[in-house]
Parts: sequence; C-alpha cells; structure tokens
Amino acid sequence: MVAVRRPHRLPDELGRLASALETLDLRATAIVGEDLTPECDRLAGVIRSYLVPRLDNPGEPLLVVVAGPTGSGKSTLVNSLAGLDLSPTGPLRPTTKTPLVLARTGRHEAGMTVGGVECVVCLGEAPILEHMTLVDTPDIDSTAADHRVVAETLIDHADIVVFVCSGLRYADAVPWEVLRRALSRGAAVIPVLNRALPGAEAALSDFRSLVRKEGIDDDVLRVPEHHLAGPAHQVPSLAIRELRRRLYDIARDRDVRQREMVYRVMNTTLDGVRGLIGELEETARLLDDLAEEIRDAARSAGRLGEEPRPWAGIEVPAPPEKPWRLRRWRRRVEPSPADLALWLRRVADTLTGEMTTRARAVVVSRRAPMVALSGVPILIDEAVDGWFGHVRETVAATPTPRLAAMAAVSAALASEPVAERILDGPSLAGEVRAHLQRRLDVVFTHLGERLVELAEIGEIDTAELTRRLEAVTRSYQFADA
Ligand SMILES: Nc1nc2c(ncn2[C@@H]2O[C@H](COP(=O)(O)OP(=O)(O)OP(=O)(O)O)[C@@H](O)[C@H]2O)c(=O)[nH]1
Ligand SMILES: [Mg+2]
Repeated sequence: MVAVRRPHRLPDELGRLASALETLDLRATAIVGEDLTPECDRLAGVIRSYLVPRLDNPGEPLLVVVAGPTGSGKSTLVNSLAGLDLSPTGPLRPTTKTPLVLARTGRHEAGMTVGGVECVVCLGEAPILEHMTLVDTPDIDSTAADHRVVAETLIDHADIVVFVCSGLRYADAVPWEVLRRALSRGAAVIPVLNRALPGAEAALSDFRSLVRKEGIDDDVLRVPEHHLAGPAHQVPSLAIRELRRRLYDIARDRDVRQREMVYRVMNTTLDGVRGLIGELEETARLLDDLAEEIRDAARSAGRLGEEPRPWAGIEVPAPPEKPWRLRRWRRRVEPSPADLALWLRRVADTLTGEMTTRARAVVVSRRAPMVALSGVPILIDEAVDGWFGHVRETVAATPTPRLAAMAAVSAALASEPVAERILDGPSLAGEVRAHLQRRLDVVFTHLGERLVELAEIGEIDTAELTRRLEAVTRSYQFADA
C-alpha cells in the first residue's frame, strides 16, 4: 500500500502547476493539429477542483457521481439511495437537465459547483449522506450535446462513479467512451445493469464481459426492473440493497479508499501533464517547420532565377566584332541622360511589377490576408532604385558610364551576351545581379516574417509547465516516501 500523506507543500505546488496550465497560450496548437486547450483545461480542473481540495480537506465526504445513458434510471436510483423524491424522473428523454447534488444538511448550503459546473443542491438527512455526497448527472448520450460535457466534467471530479446502464441500451458506444474517461482518471467505478428484466441472463453476461474488457474487476451490480407504484420515483429499498452496501463498504474505509483514489488520480493527472508537454513539444516542432516553410516560400518567390527577361534587352545597335573598334563605337552610342533615365524607368516598372506579382502569389498560396502585402511594392521599388544607384556607382569611372549602366542592368537581367561584350566580360554583370538579389532578399524575408506573424504561429513555451511539474513530482515523492 502506498500512503499519500498530506505533504507540506504539495497542494501549493499543485496550485502552481494548475496556474501554469491555465496560462499556457495554446491557440497555435489548432493550426497544426488538434486544439489541446480542452485537455489542458481538463487537467487544470482536476487539479484545482479535485486534487487540491482532497489534499486540503481529507475528511470531506466522498463525491459519488451517478452517470449513464438517458433513461437508464439514474435519477430513480439516486432518489432511492437518498430515500427521497428529490431528483425529477420521467418518461420524456432526457429528463435531468441540470446536475443535482444530494448532500447532508449543513453542507453546501450556499450552493455547489463541481469543476465549474453549477449544481442544484438538495439537502437531506439520509444516513448515506453522512459519508458521501450523491450527484445525479444529465445523460451522456442524448441529443443535448452539452449534457455530455457536463456529465464528463462531473465524472472528472468524482471519487466514485456509479455507471448505470439499462438492460435495453447497454451496448451503445458513447457510455463506454465515458466510462473509459472515468477509468483513465483513476476513479473507482461501480458498474450497474439497471432495470434488468427477469430472465435477461444473456444481457447480464454480455454487460459483464464488456465491463471486464474495460479492466474492471468488481462484479457488475444488477438492479431488477421494478413496478413503480403510484407517483413514487424510487425503486424499493431491497432493489438497491447491494448498491448501498457497496457504497457503504467504500465509505467504511473511506480514508484508505480516498488516499488510494487521490494517489491514482494524482498519477494519471501527472502522466496527463507529461503527455501534454510531449504533445506541446511536438506541436512546437511542427510550428517551427511550418514557419520555416512559409519563410522559404517567400524567399524563393524573391529569387531572380535563370530565365532571361527580354524587356531588359539592351537598346543599341550591335557592337562591332573587332575589339579595337569598340571604344569609338561606345562613345557613339552612349545614351543621353534622358534616354537612360527613360529606359531605366521602364525596366524598373516592369521589374517592380514582376516582383509584386510574385509577392501577391505567395500571399494567396499561403491563404494569408492581403494586408500582408501592404508596403511591399514600395519596398520593391526602393530595392530596384537602390540597385540602379549601385550600378551607376560601379560604372562611374568608365569612359561611357551611361552605356555601361544600361549594359550592366541588361546583362544582369536579360543574360544578354551583347551587353556582356560591351562590359568586356560577364563578371560585372554577375556582381550587379548578386547585389540586386541581396536587396530583393531583404524585402522577401520581411514578407516571410510578416506572413509568419499573420499566421499567428505563436511560440509554445513549455519551460514553466515543465518546471512546475518537476516541483510537484519532487514534493509528491517526498510526501510519498
Ligand atoms: N417500471 C420501472 N420504471 C423505471 C424503473 N427505473 C426507472 N424507471 C422509469 O424510467 C424512466 C426514466 O428513469 P429516470 O430515472 O428518469 O432515468 P434517468 O437515467 O435519470 O434519465 P435522464 O435524466 O434522462 O438521463 C422514468 O419514467 C422512470 O420512472 C424501474 O425499475 N421500473
Ligand atoms: Mg435523470
């Protein structure tokens, strides 16, 4: 037997772990897969509403949650256990819409919430309420989807789950999923086949084997279908004698039982947090990959590529074949400043247009909002103008700088052999082309960052959660030693 003594700082450490879970920003997890927020909320809820109160007040009555499909007779059983008609029952499905807590007079008089779920509280004197608080839950399988959420939240906070199925509808899938949730959390489960008709042995053994398959060793309780006389919403006391006995058995050694339950819930919850951290780390890796993919897409949209751009072809007659005639020819065809400016303006407009179209195509392909583009055409314009400035500086010392500027731009963009001949070889063309590429890289890198930002790929930081988990584990081991 492993004892869970109330350790000095364990509830405090657990509170901090819950805070770390509550303050995690998990919106980004939905981008690359399943949103982990519900799981995170569930773990924080179990810590705050189950583990911390149990460790702080170990003497509190056990919370017995009666759950199951609609019409299985949960409310009738709860009324029968309490000996009072408190929970409405009825032929209309579903009947119980708000969870109902049956507690001993003097407790929960100001109302009660379980895991944030508001419950109707009925107070009574039934002896069973001395040791336990009974909770009648809405069904887990009707058309009202929120009923299931409420029932699951209550199950997440139960010490004992009475899992009620009727002889008619025990084989549906949903109740078993819910049962698994209770088991995975570590709660004690009492499986009840209610409203069992005489001679329904096959159903009983079928139900029993389903229960065993889920790993429950305790035997199934069978509550036979009874004639409900008059307006009473209870089955005869005899019918639930075995269920009452089972609950009393648990209540008798409740201290030991509760310690066991807290221990189990603690282990499954800490495992859950560990699992969550693992998933978050995996998600963070996927988000990093996604961000890199977006940056790559933007960067490669800004690459000049190898294809020649005929619109940047040089506008002069072909230069002479004989190299010694080249110098005179250059002086002859040197464009006027106005002609060069005109030609550069046309090249600039076309180049800016091409690059803007590419930037727009990336934005569209990433399904990002068009606002990502705002300011980008101006940046492209500036990059191209800045490049022209660089080209002019580079060729300033040549005897025909305007012709050289035109040739350099043309060679860089149009892969123009004529232009290379004017420049006496391709190396200058390569240099000015690399310069333009560097300027475009800056613009498209900026666009990539903008797209990453708009995709809201937030950082997932698990450091605090990991630290808190370690602190709880240390404090827990210390308490357990
Ligand atoms: N004859 C007979 N009717 C029963 C028995 N148990 C429950 N009923 C009836 O079956 C119907 C459903 O019972 P409830 O106790 O309301 O079932 P529930 O599981 O609480 O249903 P929800 O609140 O909808 O989830 C009611 O009309 C009950 O009177 C029984 O043992 N015998
Ligand atoms: Mg009910």
